[in-house]
Amino acid sequence: MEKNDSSFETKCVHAGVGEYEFGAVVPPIYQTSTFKFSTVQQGAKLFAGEEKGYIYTRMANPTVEALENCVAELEGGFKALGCASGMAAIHTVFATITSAGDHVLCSSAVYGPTTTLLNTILKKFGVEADYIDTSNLEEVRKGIRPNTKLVYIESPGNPTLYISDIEEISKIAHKNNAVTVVDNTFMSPALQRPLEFGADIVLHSLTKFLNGHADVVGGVIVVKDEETYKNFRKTLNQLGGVIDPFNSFLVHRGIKTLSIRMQRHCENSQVIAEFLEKHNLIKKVIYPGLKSHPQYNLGLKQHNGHGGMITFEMAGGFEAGQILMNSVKLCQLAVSLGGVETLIQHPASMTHFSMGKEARAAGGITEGLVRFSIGIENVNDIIKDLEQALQRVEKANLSET
Ligand code: LCS
Repeated sequence: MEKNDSSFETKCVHAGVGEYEFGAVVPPIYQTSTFKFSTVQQGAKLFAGEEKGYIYTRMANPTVEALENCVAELEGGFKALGCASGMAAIHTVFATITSAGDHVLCSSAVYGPTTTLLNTILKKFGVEADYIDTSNLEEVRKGIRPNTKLVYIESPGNPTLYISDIEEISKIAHKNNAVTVVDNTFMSPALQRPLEFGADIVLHSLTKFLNGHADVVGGVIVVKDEETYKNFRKTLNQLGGVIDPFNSFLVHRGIKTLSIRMQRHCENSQVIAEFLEKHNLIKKVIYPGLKSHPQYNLGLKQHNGHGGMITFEMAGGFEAGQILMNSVKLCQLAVSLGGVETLIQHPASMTHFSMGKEARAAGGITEGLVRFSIGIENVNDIIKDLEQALQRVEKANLSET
């Protein structure tokens, strides 16, 4: 059987793995910054692109390439580019596609620093951005301008988990000669493959579900064709935000278990979301696997599972949320997400602080919202931890405030 015909689970184990010296079954770590030329003439040929080979690790490295090939295959893309972080990937995308005078139409609920990047550095270089609720297609249609070059969505969005219709948004963007970029960090290719729905570019913070073990910062961009790939490679080479060989090795290793990890993240999250939804101290739970989610049916169309992220609001507001977050023991109070361990955090004062209160409110990120990244522990242990933390909230008698 050809590797490309394999099921997704099998691809997770084998994608990007080639043949290596001594019969090594995993890609060796080529921890080198530079590569020797046999002659001056050969070096010149490599630089001129007349011969294939490696020159310098910022330009290409075999361990990094193994990871890039793996992610490109999992997302169903042409090629991928490994970046130093998710933010480096996002910057590389904006810097490649937009020029002064261009417009970006962006989801109002995205990772805070993505909007900050648009509002500061990109703005300084003459790129304009508007933020809209991309789960509402009418807003997308109205938001497109003649100079819109790029429609940028996170779906589900961080942290509101609103779902945007990738297929319909891509159609709207294409009609206007704009490209659709999807940050697929929250789902990973195990649960959602945006290129299959017509998106042009997919990116990830590798730091999250793809690596899965909270020990690497990295990013990746996946493109559909050679010309786009070459343009992106030029930008990345100039900006310099590439991932290094060791981190590439770790992420590639993490991806081998992506499929089974995502399955457990989804199973645990469903149980916890249902537990929270029934609890009298919780006002509102947002999880794509709950029928109460505003785009539940769209999620069924677009996802192969509902993901590992849950957001909720306590009946006692932020004060109650604070007590809960300070009382958990197994769940850890930390930002980031997508690792094997359960994390809890407060978007308004942490991940989305840099956006400012007004932009948060416009994006539906209320001050009382609490975000969970559900790990792969035994779900009963997570629930037990939540129960004891909720009891502390109850004791503080804040539920009626
Ligand atoms: N995209 C999304 C959806 C993210 O959640 C993050 C980071 C990034 C991009 C940026 O990736 P990085 O540069 O950190 O690799 N999200 C974080 C979060 O929600 N908590 O801490 C980091």
